[in-house]
Amino acid sequence: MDMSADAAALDALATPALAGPTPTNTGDGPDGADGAVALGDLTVMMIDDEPMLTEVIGTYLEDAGYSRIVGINDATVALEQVRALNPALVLLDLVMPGVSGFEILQAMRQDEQLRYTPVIVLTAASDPDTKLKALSIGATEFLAKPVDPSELVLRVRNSLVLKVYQDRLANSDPVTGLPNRRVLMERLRGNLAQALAGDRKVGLLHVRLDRLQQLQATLGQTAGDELLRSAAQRLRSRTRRDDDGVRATRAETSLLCRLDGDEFLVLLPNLADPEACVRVARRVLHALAEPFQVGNDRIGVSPSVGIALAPDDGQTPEDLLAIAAAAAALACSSGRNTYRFGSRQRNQAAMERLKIEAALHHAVERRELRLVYQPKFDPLQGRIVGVEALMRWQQTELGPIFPDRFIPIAEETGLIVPMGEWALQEACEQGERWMRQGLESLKVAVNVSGQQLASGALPALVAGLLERHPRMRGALVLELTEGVLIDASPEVNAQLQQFRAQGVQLSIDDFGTGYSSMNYLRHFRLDEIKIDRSFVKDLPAQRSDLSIVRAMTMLGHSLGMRVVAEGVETAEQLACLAEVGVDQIQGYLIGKPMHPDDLAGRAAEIAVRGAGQPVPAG
Ligand code: G
Ligand code: G
Ligand code: MN
Repeated sequence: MDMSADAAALDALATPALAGPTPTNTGDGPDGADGAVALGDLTVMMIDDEPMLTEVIGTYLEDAGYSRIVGINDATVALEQVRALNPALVLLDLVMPGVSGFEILQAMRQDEQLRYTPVIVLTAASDPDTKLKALSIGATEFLAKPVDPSELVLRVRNSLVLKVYQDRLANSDPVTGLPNRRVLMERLRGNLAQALAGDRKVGLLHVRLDRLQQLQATLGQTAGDELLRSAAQRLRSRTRRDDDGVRATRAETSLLCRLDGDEFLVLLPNLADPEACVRVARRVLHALAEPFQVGNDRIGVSPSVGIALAPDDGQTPEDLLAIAAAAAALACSSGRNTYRFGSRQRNQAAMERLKIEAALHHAVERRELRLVYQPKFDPLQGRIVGVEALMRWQQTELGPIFPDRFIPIAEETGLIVPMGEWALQEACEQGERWMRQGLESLKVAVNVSGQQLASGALPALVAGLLERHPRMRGALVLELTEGVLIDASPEVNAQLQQFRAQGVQLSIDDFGTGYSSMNYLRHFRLDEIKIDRSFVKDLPAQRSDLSIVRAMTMLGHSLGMRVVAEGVETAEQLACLAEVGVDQIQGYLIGKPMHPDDLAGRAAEIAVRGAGQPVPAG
């Protein structure tokens, strides 16, 4: 899943409403009526059969700071071009061969999209009849030929300012200034077409505030409007984050709108992962959780969020709006301050997830976690030389929940940090115990999440643990995944160096499955690579896998690293890996993850019978 979405994601939640053509404010065009619009970025189209004239006018406009100027000299294609480009303003000659300016103007006024586009008519004659006729079919302004540059710039500017204002009125909600239903429907239609063509999803969040009607009834319309404005403000500023997993280009960022009454809508185009909707929904709920100050009162709004996903839940804007609204109603009847999906399956999955998440919050303090240990075997010495600690969760009410289910949830909620700290502590205690029992050269590996490194608390914790468990000096191994190393910041890199200085070894887990960039191997000094079990499972028959395993082993060795193969289940795999020169073997053949008390017995058994024997693994 992509966590580093474009910084432009959710932009619409942060920028003030802007209507109609939405240019970016570069600051170097002529200033606009609305601070958010640079007039210079609006498209101005000139239609005149005389190339000299469009050339000259174009130059005047460029000098005045306009950057999108289109000249058309063939009147017969003019209308088609106007429809395609939808300019903010048209300068139109009346007398042209083929099609007259009157005809073009008339056609524009009958076109839904072009009905209100300002048109400045260029006239050579100061003939009042012509002007009257042009006015009667919808000209906005006149400009006499030959064109005077200052007059031109003035007329163009005035027309554009009006156009922007007009668009703003048509496209925004007067109370909050947010885009309105019209804008939403238009964007949604476009996003849906794109999503149906590709494999992306579109998310639509319906946000309702439940106390609004009551508030308006008791405190009046003005108070209601004030609350809506504050809510819009919070949604704009506080829901913006660029790690939501919402991929967006400049042209298609998310959009925050207000429809009628107490409804806000958030449109999330181009989702790679539906979970991104949940992250935004939570942010919305969080943003609206605190009461609002309205006059002298503090008022809580109890928000509910409904989520519709396209194309799964619906494929038309109308369907999606209805589904999102229904889901919001469900969230509301489920007690508010929560979100619901538009589909039953997703709701069930989300509920189950929420239950796991809630229970996981107490897992550490209620002592529901424990560690099991999977042995690592050295085929040359014929004995167990290490273990990997793996977390298990004993949750009574929800039944058994496996790590591949709860670890990702722990990662997403940040609970992995305390859980991982607990694991490190527990594994060090157990390692110390084993060593006192005589298993002296045993290395104890613990999985460490990228978030633990990012928290910055790990070096102090490790230093403390090594002090308390001195036998663990030189015996502790931290397993990291490739992703952690690839994204590593200088701070993380410094921590890694610190660990090695303390005698803690570093291992790359699931080697070959991550981004598989060799780059990080140049920058970090590491001790071990663990070849992922996907490369092992079809050995020895799969020749290409064997070649890859051989290459990885050579790579590791030439960098002075130890090489471990994971997921070894058969004696043939073991023989083949030993022949390749892999240093250690981990997998069900050697032993399943086991209770710590069983390890010593297993180690002794292997030392006597050999690892390749068909042994009943614990
Ligand atoms: O045994 P297995 O199902 O335990 O583990 C599933 C996944 O969970 C593996 O990728 C493993 O690395 C991860 N995992 C198991 N225990 C821990 C732990 O203590 N911390 C972290 N970060 N990951 C763990
Ligand atoms: O990602 P990491 O290597 O930390 O995860 C170890 C995971 O691999 C655990 O879920 C563990 O139960 C599993 N595992 C360990 N040995 C074997 C094996 O031989 N076969 C299979 N299929 N899984 C294994
Ligand atoms: Mn591991």
